[in-house]
Amino acid sequence: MASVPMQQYLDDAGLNRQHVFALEQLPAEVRAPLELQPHERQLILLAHAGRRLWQRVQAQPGAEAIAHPIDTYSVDAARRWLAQALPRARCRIVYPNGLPAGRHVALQRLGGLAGWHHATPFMLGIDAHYGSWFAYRVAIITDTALPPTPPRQGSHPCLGCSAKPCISSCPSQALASGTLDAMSCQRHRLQPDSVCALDCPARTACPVGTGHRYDSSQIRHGARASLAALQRLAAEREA
Ligand code: B12
Ligand code: SF4
Ligand code: SF4
Repeated sequence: MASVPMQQYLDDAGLNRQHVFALEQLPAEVRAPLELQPHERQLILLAHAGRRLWQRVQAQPGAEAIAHPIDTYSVDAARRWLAQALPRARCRIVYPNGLPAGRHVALQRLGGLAGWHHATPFMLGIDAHYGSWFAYRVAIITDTALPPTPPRQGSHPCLGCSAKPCISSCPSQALASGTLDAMSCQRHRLQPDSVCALDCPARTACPVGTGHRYDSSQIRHGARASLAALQRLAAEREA
């Protein structure tokens, strides 16, 4: 991707997906939560795909004591990259933790515009190469005038998947309608000894990109955080 300076640096850091968007070309509902300033012109989205990022995260000194090791590592790596690749740019990190509570950067929507995201029945993005084994790591608003990245062209793997093993592998039938019944999924994950507490059998059953599937420590790390979020949501509902 020639439009991102020092792409090799980011690839090596495990932030191996990069896309430069022109802010003026983004849909209004994607721009709205960002509260853009007049000098801001571009959004640089960094994502990881496959296993390298987690290897780099674990290699951080004291990684096991860091509360949010992936975010901490990703932001540090992005700041180091910005300092070297775009030293004169005015930059604002809007993801992670860049916006006030309750406002989200529309990451999956941006992924769709970049050509990375095709929606699966279980609501994660998928592409033909990495399967669903990718996630968004850092979104940066800048005043740069880099060449915008052309969207990646790729087919939607689910359209050619007639067996759809993700749907049949979901033990709570949360995907039976062809798309996620989030409440059914949540109830199942919160049951004692649920097989879905720290794993998603539907995601694991997908045959696309299996060579890039996270190792079990990364799967469990991500699932622990989302399970904790679900436990907080359930407690709020009961309060
Ligand atoms: C809130 C949230 C959750 C909540 C969702 C439930 C809820 N009641 O809100 C919980 C905690 C359950 C969750 C879980 C997970 N999440 Co989540 N989540 C988010 C978050 C922070 C915000 C989504 C949101 O509310 N957007 C606002 C609303 C208004 O937007 P929306 O357009 O209505 O919704 C869009 C998406 O959010 C999606 N969607 C809608 N409902 C659900 C439900 C689930 C479970 C998911 C994954 C997506 C999803 O569909 C829309 C597509 O455009 C995004 C990050 C972001 N900033 O987008 C990550 C995000 C969607 N999650 C992500 C991931 C990876 C996960 C987990 C796999 C983490 C894990 N390892 O366990 C699990 C999913 C497995 C499962 N079955 O539980 C990734 C998806 C990456 C990808 N390849 O597509 C994101 C983009 C974060 C990231 N940094 O990349 N998540
Ligand atoms: S199993 Fe088939 S339908 Fe399900 S996510 Fe994978 S490719 Fe898509
Ligand atoms: S976590 Fe479990 S219940 Fe939720 S979609 Fe995945 S397999 Fe289905």
